[in-house]
Order: sequence, then C-alpha cells, then structure tokens
Amino acid sequence: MSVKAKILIIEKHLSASSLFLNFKMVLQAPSPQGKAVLCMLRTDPHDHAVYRIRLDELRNLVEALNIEVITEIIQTRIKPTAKYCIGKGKVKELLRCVKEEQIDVVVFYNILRSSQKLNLIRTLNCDVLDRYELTLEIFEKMASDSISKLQIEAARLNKLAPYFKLEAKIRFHNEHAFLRSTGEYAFHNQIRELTKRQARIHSQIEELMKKKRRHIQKQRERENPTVCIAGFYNAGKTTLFNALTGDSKPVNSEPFTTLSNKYQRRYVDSTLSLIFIDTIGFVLDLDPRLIQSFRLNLEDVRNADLVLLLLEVTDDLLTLTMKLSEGLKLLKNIGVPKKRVLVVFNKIDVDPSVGSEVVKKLAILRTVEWVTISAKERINLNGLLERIQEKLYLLTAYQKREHSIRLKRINSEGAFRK
Ligand SMILES: Nc1nc2c(ncn2[C@@H]2O[C@H](COP(=O)(O)OP(=O)(O)OP(=O)(O)O)[C@@H](O)[C@H]2O)c(=O)[nH]1
Ligand SMILES: [Mg+2]
Repeated sequence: MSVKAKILIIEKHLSASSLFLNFKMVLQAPSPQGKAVLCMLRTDPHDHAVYRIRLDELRNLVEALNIEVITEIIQTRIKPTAKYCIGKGKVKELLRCVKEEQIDVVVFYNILRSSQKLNLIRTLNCDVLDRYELTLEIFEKMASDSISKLQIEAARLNKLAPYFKLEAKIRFHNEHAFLRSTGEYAFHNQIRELTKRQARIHSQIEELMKKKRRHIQKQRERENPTVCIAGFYNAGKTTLFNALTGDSKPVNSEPFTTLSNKYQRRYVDSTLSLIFIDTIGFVLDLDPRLIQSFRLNLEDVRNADLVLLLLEVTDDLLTLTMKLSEGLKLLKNIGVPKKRVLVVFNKIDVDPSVGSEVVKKLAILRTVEWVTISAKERINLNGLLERIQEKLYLLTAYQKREHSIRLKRINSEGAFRK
C-alpha cells in the first residue's frame, strides 16, 4: 500500500477514535512494491565518484525489497530546497518520469524533512521514501524477534511522528466545522496518543537497557573477554561467528540478515574462553537517530573488550577506503577507540592476489591493525585467533597500566589537598 493510499484511508475516516486506529495501521502497513526511481541531491559539485557508491548502495537496498529500479535522477545543487529538497524543475522531470513509467515509489538518498516528504507525495501522487525509511522497511522485512521489532518501531516513530503531526495539522487547519469533522480535539488527541506511545516504547527500551548493563557487568566480573564482530551488512559477520564458535546462525546474501545480537562462547584453551557477539550491520551514512534507536544492540559493541571491524576485500578500492574510514568513525562515535579495533579483511578466497593488492594500497592501514581471512573457506582463522589473543593481552595490560596511573594520580591529588 502506498503512503498516498495510506493517507487517503486516514482522510476517509474522520472520527476522532478511528484516526488513531488508522495511524496504527500505517505503522504496520506492508512494504512498498513495484517500480522505483532513485533520486539524489548531490551537494558537492566536486564529488565525481563517491556519490556513485552511495547510489549503488541505495539501489542494492531497494532491490532487496524486490522493487525494480527503473532509473535514477540526480541533481547537483549546493543547498537543498525547503519545499522538495530538489529544485522545482527537477520535480517536474520526476513527475514526468513517474507518470510515463507508472512508478510506485520514489526513493531519495537524502534524508527528507516531513514537509518535503508531504509536498513530494502530494505533487508526485506516489509513495516517497528516504534512505532512513528504506532501511527500516528492510529491517521490518527481516525482523523476527520482539526486541528488534520494538527498536524498529522506536526508529519509525522517531521519523514518522513529526510527519504525522504536520499532516494532522494541515488537515485540521483546512477543515470546516461539520458534524463529522475531526476538529482541534481530534488533532490534540492524536498527538497525545503518539507522544504516549513514544514514551512507552522509550521506557521499555530503557528497562531492557538496564538489564543488558547488569548482564555486561556480570560478564566483566567473570572475566570472560568479549569480542564483538561488527561491520557493514553482508561483510560475512555471521559466517565468521559460526566458523569461530561452531554455531549455525542464518547466513544470507540479503542485507540485514542479523538484526538482534547473538552470543556464543569459544574455548581457546583450558584457561581462556572468549564470548563472541554477532551484531547488526552498518550502512553508509548511518543516521544518528537510527543509532539511537538501536542502542540496545550497540551497547554490546561499546562494551566489548575487542571489536573486529569486518570488511569485504572484494569491494573496489574506493568503496573499501570509504567503508574503513566510516566504520572507524562510527565505532568512535559509539565509544570504541581505534586501539580496541582489529580490522579484518574477509573473503580473500575470491581472489587472493586482488585481496593482498587492495590491502597494500589502503594508506589508512598504516595506523590500524589488520588481518586477512576467509570466513567461508576458513582461511587463516587460527591466525585471527592469535591476533585476538595478542590484542586482548595488550589491551588488558594497557588498561591495568591506565588504571594504576589513574589511581596514583587520585592518591597524589588527595595527598596534595591534605
Ligand atoms: N566468498 C566468500 N563469501 C563469503 C565469505 N564470508 C561470507 N560470505 C558470503 O557473504 C554473504 C553474507 O554473509 P553473512 O555472514 O550473512 O554476512 P553478515 O555480515 O552477517 O550480513 P548481515 O547479517 O546481513 O549484516 C553470504 O552469501 C556468505 O556466504 C567468505 O569468506 N568468502
Ligand atoms: Mg549476519
């Protein structure tokens, strides 16, 4: 069902009580289908290559929803317009294309403001999604457990609440008093219900967060080091998790096969066991609101003793460079410093010579530690385990040293104050 159709349904039901029921229906509506146009506003006129990688990723995500991509419309402009994000002339071109090709959905790479989305839907008369909403559509398709569903709903409400508020406000202002009109009462009622729902989900997530922190604390007390496998979707995180722990979690070439974290112990020897954690995949230009909504998953990444940043050596050099620097930046934003990261280049089985060549060319690798493997063909997994142990040993030694320096400093400050 298209967003336009969903809005029409809401507009048909004018009683105050049915308004909220319909709002619920929109949140649970089926994914978009059919034919799509990709649209992007390129704000850097000197960008001749990176935008292509971003658009290709958008295309992959759209195709993962079984939507056929008919064409792409790109505009270069320093600033987005307030009304449509792209300029008026481009909107006309888009409208022509939507009509001629009978397009069902226009997918924007740029994140749209509520007013821009509403204006585009009204002008184009078809469904309009941005990168954030598209990612959520895929999450929804792949989600099977209640925690993932809760986090998806939180993320959806974060983005959709302002849109619904705007939509309800416009309708309320355009409406005349009549027997079945929604009126001011219904508008405020809808906003109140929305805010309540957001607050309820927020407190449920906070409760789960407390539980998770207690669990992490217990794990720390037992002194089992945790190793988190992070990276972009499809990098092979679950394949590596299964290969290292003997588990058999689902592996798939579709994006976001893993949504909720998976845990498994691996005994390295009689004295050491490691807890491996498989996590949700990253996407390029991850929206901070999505990070915030998935903080339950990311708490494990933040608290892990070591994070493996998994990358596909099969990507071309530019994509690999982008993913590596974005991945490190994302981890830093979550609270994981570079010294706690080990970069792992996966899929070297595809073409070992290309793999080593690409890795040599990545200048950034002078400042990070890395290793090459094939999770699927189990190449160099022992080498990876050795590096993990080495790094964990250094990190604990480092942490102990930092701790004693901090203690000394506190003691000396105390002595000085006396
Ligand atoms: N050739 C090759 N393919 C691999 C390797 N590791 C994983 N794959 C393939 O890559 C695809 C994605 O693997 P997953 O393990 O599901 O990747 P993921 O990172 O867990 O993906 P998400 O859960 O979607 O984030 C699958 O088709 C795997 O068979 C590898 O070492 N070599
Ligand atoms: Mg996975």
